[in-house]
Amino acid sequence: MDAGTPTIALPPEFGKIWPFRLEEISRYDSRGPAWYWNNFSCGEHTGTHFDAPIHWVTGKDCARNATDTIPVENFFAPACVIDVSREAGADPDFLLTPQHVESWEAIHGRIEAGSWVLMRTDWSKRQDAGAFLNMKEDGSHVPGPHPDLVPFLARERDVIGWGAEGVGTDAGQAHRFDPPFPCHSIMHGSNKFGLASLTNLESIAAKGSGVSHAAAEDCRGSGSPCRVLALVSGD
Ligand code: 23J
Ligand code: MN
Repeated sequence: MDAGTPTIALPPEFGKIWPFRLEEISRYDSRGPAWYWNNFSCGEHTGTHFDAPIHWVTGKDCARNATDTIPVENFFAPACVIDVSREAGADPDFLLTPQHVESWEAIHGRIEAGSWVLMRTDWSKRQDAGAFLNMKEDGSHVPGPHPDLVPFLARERDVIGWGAEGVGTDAGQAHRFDPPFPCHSIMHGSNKFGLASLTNLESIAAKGSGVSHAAAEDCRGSGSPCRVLALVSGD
């Protein structure tokens, strides 16, 4: 994260996320002769980050729904990676449907309960913040889950959560969906998680790796920047 890390831009009537800011306290100098350290500030949903169920109004009464109360065993789970980089490259509004997921399952087997579903779009290769957010007059254009896919994953597959490479877990145009922001609304309403701004998904297999994402333990946090690590088999 740095001051240029792109963050979500909501319409002006809504509250704003802070950009990342770093301020040096000392660097082996008169302010601290033997030590280097910084203060930093940022929104909870900055850079690669975790979305807790309490983030959305639908998840506000879920049990153990915040960064400091989520059971630690839920910070590690198997991953299913669905590669739609070709489709997303051709269409920034690409939406992953239950049909796509069922074709993936025909090859890799059924998504097991408690798994992450991670959508690989190669969107994180867009280094330029403008291209990454892809904001137009009618809002942002970024791939995400189709509104029909979210209840399918939450209820019929009982996944632990949904991860994507864009600035948020939902598609850029998800404010127009029914319900609006289905991935936030339905996933968090089912006490499930989100991971956003994931990178390097091309380097893990479609199935067989595990994902760890221990979020910072901020009190009643709605989410947190985190390093999401994939554990892959050694052979
Ligand atoms: C707040 C409001 C809408 C959205 C978001 C946050 C995110 O994408 C997020 O980072 O959770 S869509
Ligand atoms: Mn978020």
